[in-house]
Amino acid sequence: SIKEQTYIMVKPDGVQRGLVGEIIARFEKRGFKLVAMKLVHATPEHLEKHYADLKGKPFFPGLIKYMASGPVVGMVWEGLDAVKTGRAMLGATNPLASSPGTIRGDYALAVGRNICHGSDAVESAKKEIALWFPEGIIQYTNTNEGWIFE
Ligand code: YYY
Ligand code: MG
Repeated sequence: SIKEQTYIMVKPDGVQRGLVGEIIARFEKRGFKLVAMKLVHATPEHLEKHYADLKGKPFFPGLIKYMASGPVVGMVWEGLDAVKTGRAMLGATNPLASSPGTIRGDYALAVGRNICHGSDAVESAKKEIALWFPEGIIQYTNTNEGWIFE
């Protein structure tokens, strides 16, 4: 669906390294529509909800500490196959396995500092969007649509 939405987040290392604009630019240029965005310094409690599925993993405490170490930029991007395409644009979880041309493959080396997050399924995207944007997303017309989709 061209209305599919995904939650994309620039992690604290991506913000600190000045990669926010680069990551936004890639999604914009690909043809996705920005429907929500905010800079937030999240609490460990909020991040534990975001990563609830990973609770119990050995890297979980370190992951929460890193994610709470500075502000993140949370965004909702909308467009054709947004979840799967967003994941492809991010690259593999471990940047060493990410292809050049992907965000992680171009800008990261360590799995624990992989600069960005993307929802892994439509269902998790819905949960993540509700968690980070309880106020809802922004509805508006993008007049480019006729040039991006048939
Ligand atoms: O969805 P994705 O971010 O690609 O990977 P997840 O398996 O959901 O793990 C979330 C997050 O945890 C990952 O982006 C980095 C970190 N992590 C880690 O530090 N060490 C691992 N062995 C696996 C994941
Ligand atoms: Mg994940």
